[in-house]
Amino acid sequence: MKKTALITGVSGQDGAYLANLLLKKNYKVIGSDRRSSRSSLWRLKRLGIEKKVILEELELSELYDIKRLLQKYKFDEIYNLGAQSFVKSSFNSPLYTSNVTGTSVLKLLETIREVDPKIKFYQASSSEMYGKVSEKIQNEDTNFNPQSPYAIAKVFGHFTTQLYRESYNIFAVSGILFNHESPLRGEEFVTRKITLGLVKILKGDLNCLELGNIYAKRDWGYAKEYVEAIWKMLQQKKPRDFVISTGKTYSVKQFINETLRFLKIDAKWVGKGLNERLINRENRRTIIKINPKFFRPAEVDILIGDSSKADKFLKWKSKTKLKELVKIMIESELNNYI
Ligand code: NAP
Ligand code: G4F
Repeated sequence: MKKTALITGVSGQDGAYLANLLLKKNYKVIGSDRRSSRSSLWRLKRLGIEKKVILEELELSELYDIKRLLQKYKFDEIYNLGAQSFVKSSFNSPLYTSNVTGTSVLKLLETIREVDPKIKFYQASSSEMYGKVSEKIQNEDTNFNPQSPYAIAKVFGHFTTQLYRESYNIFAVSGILFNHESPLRGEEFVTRKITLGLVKILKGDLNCLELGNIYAKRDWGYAKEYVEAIWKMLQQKKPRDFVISTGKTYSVKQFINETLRFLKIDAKWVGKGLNERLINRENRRTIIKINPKFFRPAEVDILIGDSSKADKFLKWKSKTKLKELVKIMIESELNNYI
């Protein structure tokens, strides 16, 4: 029997990769987007699947939109990937973020309970929930200490998912995914900002890239691999939450240095603190500088995930190393540059 799945946030990075994976597995894929984002289906187009996904309009903050959609189709699985997902913006729009990223999870689960409690539900939880970390390496049992309105909203979604699983016997699980990147990453996130920015500099279309805290460290994996883990979580006999990560951490500055190496840009770091900058040795121009505008009111300094539970139950392990990830992103940047 062909399964029917709903992916909220299908226009985003993970939504596009997951839709592609489910189509390959012969699912009927309903992807929800907002009317306002019809122009931003570039990721589905890049993967050549924009005509294969059935698009339905859904504003996640609207309970009636959710009900209408769950009554229209008989879903086997729902993947809740839609969110206001940019941490920095959550400080400017905390109420909006708590509504779209947090409370919408409750709306989805309450509707599942009412319409069809057999639907399996995946919640996109985040390593940002660990915040100021209480353990050096974070796993499913590590306490949360969120440092942004975004992370607080995700903690709400996480515990709501757990509650509906334990109270109502709904197959509802969370994947606690650490940062994952790809050529389909939004341009506002730091890895894509760096790969696109440095390619623009190389092409002469940008003089200098401005960044915030280049000493923040993240556990960066490859998004295309991470959606396989997401799918596997809903194929298990027993509903369980999983950490998905690489187990390695690198600073933003290390990510920049890898990108420079790959692009063969000969540059050196000079200065300290707000005056730290990167100078192109060939023409002595400053190509990266620090702008405090990109600092956050509260920062997550370092994240490292332990995904051994995923290895044990899902037979999933991250494969792509940081160097390869940079290569994949830069090659795509160069191939798609207009
Ligand atoms: P993304 O590229 O920013 O995509 C977010 C999606 O949510 C977009 O399709 C967006 O639609 C949609 N959306 C935003 N506001 C909405 C609203 N009010 N109603 C309906 N849809 C809305 O994010 P991603 O990187 O693919 O991440 C997918 C999910 O995983 C998110 O929930 C994110 O918080 C979570 N997560 C991501 C990472 C990561 O490293 N990528 C790690 C952990 C967890 P528009 O195109 O209309 O804006
Ligand atoms: O790329 P980022 O904006 O990602 P962040 O904040 O880690 O959040 C991403 O990963 C989470 C999983 O842990 C997801 F839940 C979330 O939805 C999102 O996908 O920033 C990464 C780091 C931060 O410490 C930030 O302060 O890079 C630092 N950074 C330094 N300069 C910058 C910049 N970040 C951005 N976006 N832009 C800068 O100029």
